[in-house]
Amino acid sequence: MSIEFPDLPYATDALEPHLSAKTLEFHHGKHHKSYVDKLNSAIQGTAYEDQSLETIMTGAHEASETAVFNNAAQAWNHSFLWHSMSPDGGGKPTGALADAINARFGNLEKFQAEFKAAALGRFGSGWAWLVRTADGLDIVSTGNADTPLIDGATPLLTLDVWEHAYYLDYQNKRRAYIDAYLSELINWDFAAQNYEAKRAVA
Ligand code: MN3
Repeated sequence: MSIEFPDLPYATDALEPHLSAKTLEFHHGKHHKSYVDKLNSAIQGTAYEDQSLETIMTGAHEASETAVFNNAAQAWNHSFLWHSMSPDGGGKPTGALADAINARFGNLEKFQAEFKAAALGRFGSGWAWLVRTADGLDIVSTGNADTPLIDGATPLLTLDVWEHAYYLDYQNKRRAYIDAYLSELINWDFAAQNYEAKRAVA
């Protein structure tokens, strides 16, 4: 058994004009696929071969098997990323999640400012996340392949801030890419599902 390379949950041009078909063709079809392919090569014939992606990720992290962990985490992070965006994205959270956002950050605008600061402040490659912890909501950023799942947090949403995620459309303007995500692409319905479930699905 091998880890499956998942289809995008929408067409490659569905996020235009905010993210181009070319960006998604490369980011999903080349980068994400490469992480899955490398992971499947690495786990072939090992104890990880028949395990779930989350189990591989956790096990490789505990065993300090960096190459397996990096490819497993990047496979997981990218599956989660595609669902964190939607052609019908943007807008506002609703229901219990909206209440939690207001309780933790004050209002949606303050959430957006704090998320943007985390995504802009990540030096080099990495990710920005909205997570649920035992203490409530939080915004975190992680470097390279790292994921808040390892720390026991439940991811609700993520944004990839590796240059490969935005360079074709935004070049060095990471700020404009983050703005497009927050105003046009962010999938609050997905975040609400994860918030209600208390458990990330990818
Ligand atoms: Mn990426």
